[in-house]
Amino acid sequence: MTSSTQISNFDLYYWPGLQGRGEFIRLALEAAGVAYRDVARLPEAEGGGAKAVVGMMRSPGSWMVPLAPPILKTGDLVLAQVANILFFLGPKLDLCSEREDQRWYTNQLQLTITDLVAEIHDTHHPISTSMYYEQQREEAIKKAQAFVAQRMPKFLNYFENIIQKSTAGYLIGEHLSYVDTSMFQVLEGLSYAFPTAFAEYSGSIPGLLALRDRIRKHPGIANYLSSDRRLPFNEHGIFRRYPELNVPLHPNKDAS
Ligand SMILES: N[C@@H](CCC(=O)N[C@@H](CS)C(=O)NCC(=O)O)C(=O)O
Repeated sequence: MTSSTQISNFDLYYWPGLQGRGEFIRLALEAAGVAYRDVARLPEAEGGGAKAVVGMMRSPGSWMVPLAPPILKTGDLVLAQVANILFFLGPKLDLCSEREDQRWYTNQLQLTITDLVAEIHDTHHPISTSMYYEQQREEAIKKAQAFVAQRMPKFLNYFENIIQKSTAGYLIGEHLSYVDTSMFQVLEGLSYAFPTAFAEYSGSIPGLLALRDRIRKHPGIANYLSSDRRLPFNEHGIFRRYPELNVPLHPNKDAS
């Protein structure tokens, strides 16, 4: 731990029953082996359930009003936005460099993951988050096709180039950072949601796959993955497996 490390009480507020964007925060806390309360997963009688998340958004008890979960409450702070929460937690959990330039770059990469996650979300909700998937399935199929053919390779290739230049096998610097645990989640999620295209593209990202395997074995993460705190992927989260969206990387390869 760095000398500036101060471990506080961490209360995470995120929708119960799914990994969602809350998982990026859980993975950082779990990698560091830090205790936290996953408040909405508590019984309603103990202040849990979705009500806890709604309550946090409506009256957070702070001037720091969030728009959407995940939300981290610690002391007087009420923080939202995955990248912002991780920027705050990084030094406290020893999950980012102490070098200022590397800290900015860690944030930059996390924000790039935020962009990628938004695009992944839009593959199943390309028209509106307030409509059911079934109401936008046709558009979703087109969106998923464009995503796996163009955007997924663009983002993964970008991160692969970064890790290929790394001497330590981490995305930034010599040590594990929260960008590594976030990339682990993205890779696990993409292989769940788009198993065909992901398998086809796997040969192009050996460095990222080695990182994924390394993170899986990290003591804090391995402990988490084998616990009941790690919910399986499901069709309520960011990464959803719908058979019709499991499109190949090159749909017209065999045509003509
Ligand atoms: N950019 C935000 C996105 C937050 C977000 O979209 N949260 C979702 C759950 S994963 C939500 O409940 N959104 C409610 C809304 O947008 O109305 C982040 O990275 O934290």
